[in-house]
Amino acid sequence: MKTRIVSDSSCDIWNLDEVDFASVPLTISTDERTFIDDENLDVQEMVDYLAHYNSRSHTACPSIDAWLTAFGDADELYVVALTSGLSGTYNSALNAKEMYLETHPDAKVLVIDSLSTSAEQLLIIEKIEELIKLGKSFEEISVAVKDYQQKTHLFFCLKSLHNFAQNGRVPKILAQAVGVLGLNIIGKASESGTVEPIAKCRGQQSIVNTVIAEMKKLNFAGGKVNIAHSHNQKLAEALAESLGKHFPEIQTKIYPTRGLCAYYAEDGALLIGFEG
Ligand code: X90
Repeated sequence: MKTRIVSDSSCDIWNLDEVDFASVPLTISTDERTFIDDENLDVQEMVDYLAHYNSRSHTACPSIDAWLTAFGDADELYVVALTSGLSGTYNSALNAKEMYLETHPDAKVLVIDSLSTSAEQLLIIEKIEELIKLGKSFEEISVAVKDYQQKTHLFFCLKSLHNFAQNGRVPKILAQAVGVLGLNIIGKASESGTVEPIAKCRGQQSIVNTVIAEMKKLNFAGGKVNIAHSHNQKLAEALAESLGKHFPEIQTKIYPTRGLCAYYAEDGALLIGFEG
């Protein structure tokens, strides 16, 4: 029996150690170029190009066909999608499931709306991987993942919401308030999977302190933490180090974002997924 976990490129990983995995790319485009967020994308080259590009850019969710290709011919599929609150990715995955079942009537396909992205989406993927390794059934995993999602969260620290506003995914007025030099917005994925601002701050120490204080408010007590960063290993390490002082047993993973999150989160951002 073939079991596979499938996600989209906003999950920021390429593969898993223990379970078969595939990810479908979103795309980032201008009038001149299209960047497919797959293994051939040079994220830094895209970011540099966009920094000097003065006109509009936009993104698009994966097609149904792209999902179907990633499904391969697996018997059991766990599909973890970018939040439906901001993207058509989840809907496209649901449509792909319907088509897949026409040609694979005995397959089992669970499509999960992460109501989040990046580092929290990865926590969900890793939980599924862990449960598969433990030999849990499809039905058991379906229930357990729903429960797990109740206790995971995503925080982010962004310097700009320009690309969010340009794509109509946050109000312009919010983006203007953040677009002040040196100011960072700390926010979280809301219950409905949209951008929810929490605080504004300036400087590394203030960011780290604010993020940790907010994590504690959501009952963080030393569980797993994933930190994805857009060109900001230094801030990610500062946060991990400070978390380590509060919680000596903590497991923190630090890694760079792929293209889609680099585009929306923009340069210098952190995306923090954690268990509350
Ligand atoms: O074109 C599309 O369908 C893609 C739209 C994607 C929009 C969300 C990308 C999020 C990237 C930025 C910060 C985290 C915000 C999280 C709120 C749930 C990461």
